[in-house]
Amino acid sequence: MKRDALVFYSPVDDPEAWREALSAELPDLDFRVDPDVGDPATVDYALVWVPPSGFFQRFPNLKLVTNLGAGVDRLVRRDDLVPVPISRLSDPGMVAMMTSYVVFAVTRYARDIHIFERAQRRGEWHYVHPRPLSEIKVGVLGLGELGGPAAKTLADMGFDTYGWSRTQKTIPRVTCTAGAQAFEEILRTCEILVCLLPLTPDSRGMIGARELALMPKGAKLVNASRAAVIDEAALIAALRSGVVGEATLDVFDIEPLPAGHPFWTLDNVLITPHLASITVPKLAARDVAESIRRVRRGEPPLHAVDAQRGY
Ligand code: NDP
Ligand code: OXD
Repeated sequence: MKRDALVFYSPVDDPEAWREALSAELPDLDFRVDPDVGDPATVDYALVWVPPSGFFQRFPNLKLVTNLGAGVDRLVRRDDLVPVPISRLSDPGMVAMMTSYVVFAVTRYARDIHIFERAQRRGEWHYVHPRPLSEIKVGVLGLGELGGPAAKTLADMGFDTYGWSRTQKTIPRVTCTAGAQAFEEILRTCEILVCLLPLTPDSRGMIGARELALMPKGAKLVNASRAAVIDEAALIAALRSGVVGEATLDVFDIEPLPAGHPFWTLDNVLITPHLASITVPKLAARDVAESIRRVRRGEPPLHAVDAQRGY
């Protein structure tokens, strides 16, 4: 009897780590690494990160595509996608990692650490009286699998926390709002704003010069989702003029961020190289395997993506 087969493709993930992690969950799965796929007609599932153009059309009997990451912006707009369920990664390790990044970036500003870093470089003892966290308004744009837990953790820490999403959410101690009208309000309200919105046709360029100017003067911005949600040129101008005081950026229009890019020269920008959250195969394999089991039973996978909506 034919075993179910999965094709793996990723220029950045370790196939052997995934083979080991998935075999532990699904010992009967035939794990094939592209280009060693055998007969493409016998491949049932694809576990992929930005495969080359035309990839999916090679496999006429695919039943599930799983994106080897949370963001599907580079998957859903492809013209070679086949009409099968799409799933993205999500696991408690990924959520914990993103939450730790957001907590770090927000706390660094809330506790004036960025000011002390500069003072230390000058060799100065520079006292700034700490403010209670309850007086610091922090906003999280996007309350999904990563944004929701990050907002909840900030609220649990005592920040005055606001969250915004497309549809209304309820998160304990977080003032949640939704929809286009509430967008300007959260921009005006929060002195620290965290972007965890997926990149979709709707969210591309959602924060431009006008939106940045709505924020309290000198506000701090943290972007850990996708760069193109924020107009990069407008952000650079706002950081230079002081409209935006500080930014922590994990994602960029071009990655790796090229030498000579203006962000490298801005003292009020903290750059991290797209690692706010990563996937550990051992932790993520459980849900990937469960999605395969569900698809075998004719059910939708876990962490299903709506390709039309874009996330
Ligand atoms: P989800 O898809 O789970 O959630 C997305 C959230 O954004 C939802 O709350 C959704 O609202 C909201 N949203 C989407 N579009 C809009 C819109 N137009 N207006 C208002 N709200 C909107 O995403 P995750 O939380 O899992 O991840 C967010 C992003 O983080 C990923 O798409 C990826 O790009 C990025 N990422 C970055 C990593 C890094 O290392 N830097 C690592 C992993 C992910 P609703 O629920 O109402 O539909
Ligand atoms: C992701 C990412 O989308 O790493 O998972 O950015």
